[in-house]
Amino acid sequence: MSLASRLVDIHTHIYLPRYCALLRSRTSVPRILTSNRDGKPDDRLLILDHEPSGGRPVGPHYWERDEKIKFMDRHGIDLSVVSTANPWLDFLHPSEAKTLASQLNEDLEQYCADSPQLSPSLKRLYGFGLLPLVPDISITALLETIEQISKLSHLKGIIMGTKGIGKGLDDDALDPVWEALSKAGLVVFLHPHYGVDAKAWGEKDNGHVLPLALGFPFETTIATTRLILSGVFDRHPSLRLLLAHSGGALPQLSSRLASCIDHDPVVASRLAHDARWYLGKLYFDAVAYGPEELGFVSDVIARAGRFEAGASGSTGATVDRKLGSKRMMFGTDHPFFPPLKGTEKWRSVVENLEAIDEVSGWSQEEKEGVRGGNALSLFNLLL
Ligand code: 5CU
Repeated sequence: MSLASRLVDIHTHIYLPRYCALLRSRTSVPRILTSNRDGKPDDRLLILDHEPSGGRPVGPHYWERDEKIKFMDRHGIDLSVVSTANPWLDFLHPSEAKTLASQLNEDLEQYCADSPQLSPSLKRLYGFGLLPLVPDISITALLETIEQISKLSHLKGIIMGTKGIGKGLDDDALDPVWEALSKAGLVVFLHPHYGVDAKAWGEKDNGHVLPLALGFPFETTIATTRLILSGVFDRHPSLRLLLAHSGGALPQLSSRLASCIDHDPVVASRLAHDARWYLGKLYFDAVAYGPEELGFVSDVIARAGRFEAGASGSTGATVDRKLGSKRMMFGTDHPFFPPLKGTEKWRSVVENLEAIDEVSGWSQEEKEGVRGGNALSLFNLLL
C-alpha cells in the first residue's frame, strides 16, 4: 500500500498521564473524580458545564498509548496526529501553565517517539503541542514554548482554544505568536471548548446535545470569523489554521459574512480580500458525519479562488473543485463519542469514513486524499 492511500486521523485526543494527575488533584471543574466501585477504579470526567451528576465515566482509552493504538488498529487507522483534549491549560495561573505546557510537550514527544513504526521513516503517532495561553502570560513565554515545540521532531503543530490570552484570538497582542507559528511551520488546530451562552439552550434537559452539536461549532465559527476580520491572514499569509468540526457554520455563512462586510465601510477597508477568499486559506477536518456536508464544505473552499483580489466572484468563473477536498482531512474525535454498547467499531468513526466515501462528485483520488494523503502533505509526513 502506498503512503498516499494511508488512513490518517488528525482529530484525536488524549489526556496525558501528567495532565490526568493534575485533574485528579483538583476539587473544582475541570477535574477527574476518582473512586472505587466493586473494587475497581471508577474515574469520572467533569470538564463541561452540566456534566451528568457525578461526571462521565473515563478509562485508559483517555490516557494510554496502547489503547490509542488498539483503537487505530480496530478502525484501520495507520497514523494519528494526537492532541491534548480540552480545556488544555486554560484554567491555570501563568507560571503553572508555562511549566506544564513545557512538560506536556516533552511528554507528548516521547509518547509519539516511542510509538510503533509505520514505515522506515514514519512513526504511527505524531502530535500537536500546547501553548500556555492564559491571561497575564508574557508573549515571551509563548514564543519560548513555540521554540520548544519546533525543536520536538514529532510535534507538527499546536492545538488551541478560542480564548487566546483572555481577549480572544483577534487580540493584537497575539500578532508575534501568529508570526512565530507561521515561521516555525507549525499547524494551528483550532478547537472549541466553551460553546456559546448556555441560556440559548433553554430549560429542557437535552443533555450535552446542544452544547456539543451546536455550541462547539458556533464557537469555532465565531473565533475564526474574528480572526479573519482582524486581518490576521493578510498579515500572516503562511499561517496554517486547521478548523475542528469542518469549520462549524462558517462555510454556510461565508457569503452572508461577505455581504455584511461589504455594507460596513470600516471593516471593508480593513481587509485585503472578500471574506470568502479566506476560506480557501484554511484547512478543515472532515468530522461532519454526512457526505452532503463534506461536499458542501469542499465546494465552498474551492469557490474561494473566484475571489482573488479584483475578481468579481462571478459564478461563470472556473473553479477547480479538487482544491476544496485537498484542504479536508479525516478525524475521529477519539476518545469522545464512544459506542453506547460494546460494538467492535465506533459508529462515530464509521459514519465519518462512510461520509467521505459517499461524497458525490469526489473522485477516488480526492477521497484517498481526505482519508490520509492531504494530512501527510500538510504535516510534511512524507518519505
Ligand atoms: O464530549 C465531549 O465533552 C467532547 C469534548 O469535550 N471535547 C471534544 O473534543 N469532543 C467531545
